[in-house]
Amino acid sequence: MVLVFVTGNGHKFQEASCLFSQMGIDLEQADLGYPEVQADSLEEVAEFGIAWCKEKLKKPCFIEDAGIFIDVLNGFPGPYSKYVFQRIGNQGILKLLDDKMNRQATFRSVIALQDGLSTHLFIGETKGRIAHEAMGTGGFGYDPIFIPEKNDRTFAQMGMEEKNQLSHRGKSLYKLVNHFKERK
Ligand code: ITT
Repeated sequence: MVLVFVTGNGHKFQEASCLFSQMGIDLEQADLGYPEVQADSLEEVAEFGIAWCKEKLKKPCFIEDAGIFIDVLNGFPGPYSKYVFQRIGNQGILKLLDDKMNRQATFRSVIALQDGLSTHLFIGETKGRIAHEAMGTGGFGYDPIFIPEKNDRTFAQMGMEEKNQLSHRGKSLYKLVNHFKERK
């Protein structure tokens, strides 16, 4: 079986391929540059994006929208994670939390699948905390500053398989895989 993952982010695609290959499903990347609307929730962004992809691609596909929600900043940057990363990066986030004791944060991933008939959402969440400094060279984006709970290493200090076992995206992808298994 071949499934299309619409994303411009090669890291995401590799993480998904790594998990799917273990399940015997081949993934194809389509970088269609789908429009990411600014909305108050990842769910809204994903639903808008998949409707656009459905029209464009006319075959079963999925997209994924992710964001990091920092407790002491009332969930900021959340759905604005991409914009904030491009503007202030990890150093900017560390600065915002400079004097903060509470460093709890949650990474969320929302997958929207269009299977030709309807749209399904699969959600994954990982709680953790923001490190005091960037650590590690693996992964991408906020990985060097995010430490998943019950751990003392950031995602950037882990290999892809280990990150997949703990991450928001690993969890939403796992639900997507199970959706296909149940339909077999
Ligand atoms: P798409 O083409 O799939 O939309 P994207 O890079 O635009 O890829 P998102 O909008 O989902 O991805 O991501 C929002 C921001 O959060 C962006 O700056 C990412 O680098 C970052 N991010 C997403 N997933 C991450 C992860 O697993 N680890 C670290 N940072 C992540």
